[in-house]
Amino acid sequence: MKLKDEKITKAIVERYMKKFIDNLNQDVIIAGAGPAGLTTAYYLAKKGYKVSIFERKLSIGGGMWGGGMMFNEIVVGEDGKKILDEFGINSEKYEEGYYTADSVEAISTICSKATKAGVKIFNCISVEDVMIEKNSVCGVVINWSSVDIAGLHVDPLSVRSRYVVEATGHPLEVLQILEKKVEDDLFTKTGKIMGEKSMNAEIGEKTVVENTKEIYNNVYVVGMAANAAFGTNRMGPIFGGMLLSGKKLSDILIKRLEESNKIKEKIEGIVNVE
Ligand code: 48H
Repeated sequence: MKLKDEKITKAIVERYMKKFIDNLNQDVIIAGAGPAGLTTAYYLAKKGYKVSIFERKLSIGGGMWGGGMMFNEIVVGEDGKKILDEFGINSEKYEEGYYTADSVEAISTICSKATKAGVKIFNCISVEDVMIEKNSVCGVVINWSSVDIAGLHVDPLSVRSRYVVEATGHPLEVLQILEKKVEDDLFTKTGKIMGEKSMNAEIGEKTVVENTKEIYNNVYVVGMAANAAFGTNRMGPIFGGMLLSGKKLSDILIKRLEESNKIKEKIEGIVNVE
């Protein structure tokens, strides 16, 4: 059989468009495919929810590839190790309470498991705004990252979801926009983004899990973004907190999605009887 170049083009464009159109109305949309966003997405997709991630860069994985200062090993604590085990990522005990893993194996495995569980990752696309209806966020506004890099004046597109996750890490890109656009307060002590504090692994690892929660109606923060939003410490290249934050958020969202599905079914039942 002779390969036709234009057939290859048609296959790519048709399949991409189908994937894009099939994912215009999601249970959860995540901005940022770092370890926290990917972990959240994996557990949600495993439960059957429709999840997509928009990632600005060509490569997914955020800051995990480089370990600490490009020494491509990560450290996790006891609880983080349990999540590495769930993903089937090899780790080695260093000392009591400290485990190391190869960062390339870790992030590539998380990505592989997430996509195989059904997460749709759209790379090279940045979230540049949010959609808001009745004081609740109901989707995101996206554009090709290359449009921004080239400084082109090209209007974006929008994608709807029941919940939006801010997983853009240190810069809090989605929240920065949200803070400017909403008339009411964010769910922080000050009502505003509180900003990340200095390095402290002990505090940062604990608070990143505590800070994983709803920060505005239908918007949740996860991973490094959670500490930057709620004003607690960065933690350096210890990545257990990112995984545990992702797992915690998936539990919160699964519960919320289940509850709202039950309410929807009840309402539909009443309407059908009438
Ligand atoms: C789409 C976007 C946008 C946008 C950014 O930085 P990340 O790895 O975030 P986490 O929270 O999963 O992990 C944090 C960790 O990598 C880290 O930095 C730690 C532990 N630091 C501690 C310390 O002390 O320094 O991933 C965020 C992802 C990246 O891939 C970005 O490219 C992407 O989000 N992104 N994607 N639209 N507007 N902005």
